Amino acid sequence: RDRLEIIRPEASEEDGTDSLASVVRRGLMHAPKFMPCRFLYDAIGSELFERICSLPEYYPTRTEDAILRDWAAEMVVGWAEATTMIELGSGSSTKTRRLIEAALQEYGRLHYVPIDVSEIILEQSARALIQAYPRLSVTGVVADYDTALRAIAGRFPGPKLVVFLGSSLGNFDDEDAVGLLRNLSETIGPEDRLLVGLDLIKDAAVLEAAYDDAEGITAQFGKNLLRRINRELGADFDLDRFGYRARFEAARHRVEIHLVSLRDQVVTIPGAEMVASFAEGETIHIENSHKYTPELIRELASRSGFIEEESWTDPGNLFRVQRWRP
Ligand code: AVI
Repeated sequence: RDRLEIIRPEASEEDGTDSLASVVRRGLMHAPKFMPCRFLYDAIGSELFERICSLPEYYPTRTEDAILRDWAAEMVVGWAEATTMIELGSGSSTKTRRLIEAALQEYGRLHYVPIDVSEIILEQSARALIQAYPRLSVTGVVADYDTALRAIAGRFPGPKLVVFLGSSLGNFDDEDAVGLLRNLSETIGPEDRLLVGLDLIKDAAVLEAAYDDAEGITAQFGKNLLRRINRELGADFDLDRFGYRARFEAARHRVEIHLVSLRDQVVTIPGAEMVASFAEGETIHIENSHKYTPELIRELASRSGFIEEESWTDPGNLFRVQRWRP
């Protein structure tokens, strides 16, 4: 039992983790309307995201998993004995098992620190992991990235591998991605490494299908944001009056995701003390998913104070995993 610990650090003011109500007020009063994508991941949203990961159109998960399957043993060795692995946005930790197994194989033990906002998924997967691996111990951190990094700063002094998979970094705008990576540099010492998985630029049709699947699961995932606002803030969004749109904007190298108002309408949101008016065709910008070239990736690394040490890709060049050093 003592191989498992779950901590729930409180967000401090500096972390800037605003409540749903204040974010809804700010985002829906803004022109154009927007919402930060971290609010997509309530319990239902996290479950829908798990389903997205196994959709035929959503190639990133299986492609990254195949890269990890083939190269995990190389990814976890070569610089120091890194017996601590910290993961940002661990979700169900499914792909991470490749790295955990490789590290256990190499070092005989491992302390794994998954960080995620979704408490249920984090706890379930942490329990499953310690059951599956007797030489593994886990400190699960239920918090957003900034809060979690502040809470664990200095707690794990030995050489570490910090893992950021699934192109999750791609959901941040470039400036915010650099800000987050710079924050990481306070947790990361010269003996630590960062393993980052990022999605590569490819044909727009392939990218757009990945974010607007035939079964409509990704549209449900996006619209679940409205359902969440209804539930948590007592709003009266009618989900049938909103459409879903995913477009690859090549100039900004990202897929932009919007909910589209299908008519002129007014929505009341008591918990945010506001009324929001929508014109027909007006959108709420709910997510960006950035796509990269190897050059863009190296640029991101260097702007954030890292140097690319190694990289691995799949035969189709769809996805790329890279190891950075400070
Ligand atoms: C979590 N993140 C990397 C996903 C992505 O591909 O940007 C989120 C997602 N949104 C719609 N489909 C998947």
